[in-house]
Amino acid sequence: MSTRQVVVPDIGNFKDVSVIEVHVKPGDRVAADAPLLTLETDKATIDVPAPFAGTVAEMHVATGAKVSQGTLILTMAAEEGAAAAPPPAAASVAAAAPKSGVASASAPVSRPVEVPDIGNFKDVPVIEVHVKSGDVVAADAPLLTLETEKATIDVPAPFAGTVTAVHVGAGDKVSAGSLVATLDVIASAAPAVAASAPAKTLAAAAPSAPPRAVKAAPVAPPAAAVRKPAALPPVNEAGFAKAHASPSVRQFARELGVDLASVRGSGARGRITVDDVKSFVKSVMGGAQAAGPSLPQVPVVDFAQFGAVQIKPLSRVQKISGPRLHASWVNLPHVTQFDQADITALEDQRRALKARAAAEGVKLTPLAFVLRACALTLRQFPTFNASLDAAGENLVLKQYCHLGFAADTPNGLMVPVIRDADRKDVFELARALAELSEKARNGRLSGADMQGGCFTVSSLGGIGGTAFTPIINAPEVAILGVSRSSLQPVYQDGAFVPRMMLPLSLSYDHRVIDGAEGARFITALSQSLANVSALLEPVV
Ligand code: CAO
Repeated sequence: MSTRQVVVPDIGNFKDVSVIEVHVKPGDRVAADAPLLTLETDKATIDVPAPFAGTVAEMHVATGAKVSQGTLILTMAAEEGAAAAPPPAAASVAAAAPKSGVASASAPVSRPVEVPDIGNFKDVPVIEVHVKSGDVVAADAPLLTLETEKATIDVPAPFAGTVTAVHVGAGDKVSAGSLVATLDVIASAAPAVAASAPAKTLAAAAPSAPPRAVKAAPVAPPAAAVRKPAALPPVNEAGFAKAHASPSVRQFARELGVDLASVRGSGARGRITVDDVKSFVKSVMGGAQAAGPSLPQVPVVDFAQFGAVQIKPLSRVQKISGPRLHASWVNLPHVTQFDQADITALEDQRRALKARAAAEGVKLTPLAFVLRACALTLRQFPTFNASLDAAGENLVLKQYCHLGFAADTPNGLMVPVIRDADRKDVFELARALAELSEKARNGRLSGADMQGGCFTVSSLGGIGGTAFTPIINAPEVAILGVSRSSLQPVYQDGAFVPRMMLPLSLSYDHRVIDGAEGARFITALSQSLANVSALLEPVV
């Protein structure tokens, strides 16, 4: 073994950059490309990888030190036959080279630019190309924009340079590692191993010893399933992008399907470290274990073996709402309580008021009355206007009443929220219903329009059916399903009389609401709907 010095590689024009994390200590055996240090500039977090495999002999820098290109980091006993890591990992090349080495050359060097780590997305459409041959671009300037079903992603230039070729056009499909452009770069501006570096470079800089114990956690899904463990929340791409973490930590999180937006950073200024990601996985897995074994998987079938098939991708909305519905279904013990409300008087009044409402530009449907009745009943039953806290130990009683309603749109199910529904009369509720459903159908709902709901009403009354079991819009604790009203013979005072009956289905979270309370709520709601004059009283 020969002892070699490792210096800070070419990190662009940055000088006196802070060392925010040291990943190795004397005696550690490191693989080529394993991260040794993490540096933080005001623009990026940069990993300095090992230029060759070996054993750390002596450290020359510590956390908090300021370093520049060429600063001695450590000495390493190189393993037999260990050569400097191959190009194009410029940082590694520079690390193995003396200060006056390759990095200081000034001739333009042609470098390919590839799509960086974009998570598990594949064949993502390019929706915009921002550069053309001959353009001079700054490091981090956007070259392309991609659109997945969840997010719009810019592919930035990993270094400053002149575009000599663009290899993709709008409409092309790309994945991590796809060649998108070629740039002429002055060697002294060569790329650092930064967040925008190509995916392959990032992968090479992944932690040297991925924690096998975490990967082999007992609740890992069966080998056949390529799914993430059910316990891990889906990745919020926007949050992931903003998370304060180095490229290698990002890569590590990607491999485990961890949403960095949910991980608390223990490093300097809240930086997320590899250990934070491991702890997060352990805590999630621990919770999943406590809850029981992983779910049995539905068999994967090649349907084409039985006949012709056609593949229709789920809509963007379905892809978002599906996991949320599933999470509610598997996490909340649902009970559904049924009842029928006598809305004969309500329907008489509604018909009488329809013309007045229409003159005000409002379509008065039974749903507006149902929402008013829900707001009044929720005041009587505050535990239905509540959510469990994250620990599942306290009930958060909401002092406001924002009501969600399910809207069927061409893109799928959406749940807009009517704010302060308890302070709106039937007409105002009808107007809010119309405005929000129109926005939902036109795909114009904002995030705020769909947030903050306390209780949801799902009405299929305009379509048909006698009853259904709605899935709770977690973390809410109850949802009301409304089916189509019909004239029913009801036995009253010794005779059957025709009454307009409205079928109601109340699903509730049995951890929060017990059966008696559920029955009391639906009974009170039915009585409220039967008393239309109270529903039409001025709102207080
Ligand atoms: N019984 C009988 N008739 C009813 C009724 C009921 N419970 N509810 C509504 N109707 C009538 C209305 O009065 C209206 O009749 P007119 O056109 O003659 O006046 C007609 O059915 C259509 O109503 P609507 O659907 O336009 O209006 P709405 O206020 O009842 O509902 C909205 C609005 C947005 C909730 C509805 O359009 C919708 O999208 N419903 C589907 C919700 C859904 O998908 N739920 C399932 C979620 S879980 O998978």
